[in-house]
Amino acid sequence: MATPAPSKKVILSGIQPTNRLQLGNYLGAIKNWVKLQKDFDCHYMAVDLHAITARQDPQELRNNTYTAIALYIASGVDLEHCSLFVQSHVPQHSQLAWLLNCYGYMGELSRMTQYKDKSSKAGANIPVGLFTYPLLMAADILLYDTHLVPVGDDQKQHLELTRDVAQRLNGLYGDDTFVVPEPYIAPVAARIMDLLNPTTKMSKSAVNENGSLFLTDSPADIEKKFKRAETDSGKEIRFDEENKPGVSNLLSIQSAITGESIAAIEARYVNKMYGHLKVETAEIVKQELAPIQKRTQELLGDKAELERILKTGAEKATAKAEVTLRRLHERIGFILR
Ligand code: AQP
Repeated sequence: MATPAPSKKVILSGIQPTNRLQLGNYLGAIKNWVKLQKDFDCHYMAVDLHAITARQDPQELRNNTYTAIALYIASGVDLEHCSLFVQSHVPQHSQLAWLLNCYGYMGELSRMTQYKDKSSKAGANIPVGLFTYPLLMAADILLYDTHLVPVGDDQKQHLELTRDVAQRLNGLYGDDTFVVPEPYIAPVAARIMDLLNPTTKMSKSAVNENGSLFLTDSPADIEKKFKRAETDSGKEIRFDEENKPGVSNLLSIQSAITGESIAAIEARYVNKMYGHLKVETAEIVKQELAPIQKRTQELLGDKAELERILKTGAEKATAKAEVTLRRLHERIGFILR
């Protein structure tokens, strides 16, 4: 039997520890995680198994994973209210992914636009993991009887696939085999764009690092990156994503941090110049990140404590994941150990 309905709905989310986390990861994901943790039963991860679908330097992957976890905690992810863990510490993710590999179809995986996009850039040898990645994501979600998954546009198709696979297994083995998850659309969803190329989204692995504002950037780097941010040849400071993507991005960043409406921010910049907007946005970002950076460094300075936190998180997640996995093993017809 599926576990009884919890009093709070379950949410699951994760970020790949590929490279350093950037402002979009914080404003589009982590800051919302913190808001959700009191009202939902939240599971937050550093998804290292997903990260290796592209080659990673081992030492960098390890450092990035520690730093990601420290940044989550420093940003306000509260261990009392949610479960926080590294994906590879809970082996049930890989185990369920294999089972789902036997129920997902080549045709539906071939239609995934992210696969088409990433495989076209992977050269002659495309890792199989890039193709089956959506089934690992499905495993992440289904293991915890997740009701809601915060998703950006690029992950909507993968969530749809998760729903299809869950419904397929429920059809075969009983309706209570898996909870069929729904997308969670945040009331205010920040989409932060690259500072140098504001028509593409800010990303950890941008070709030019000056377009991405990393959460661990120094105050001087933050100032420098905003000073160089691409704007347009006009003068007016107003939100217009089509004609003024750079200016609109800076307004969005301010709004996502302060909670002030875009209209109110625009009103403050009447008759001011782009230089003012850049300097003040840098200042707001510096102030937001300063305490987070300080706490992150403290946490990274005490690896033993960080590892204790990760052990507790993995144990909590494993206990839940194992129940779901055994339920499926039993229904498939495996002899339970
Ligand atoms: N620019 C962004 N604006 C708003 N939200 C963003 N997210 C990422 N970039 C932005 C949100 O961060 C979460 C986790 O992202 P991910 O690391 O799993 O994958 P991603 O979206 O592919 O992030 P990157 O930085 O672009 O990674 P790389 O360069 O490694 O591919 C998601 O909730 C995402 O919406």
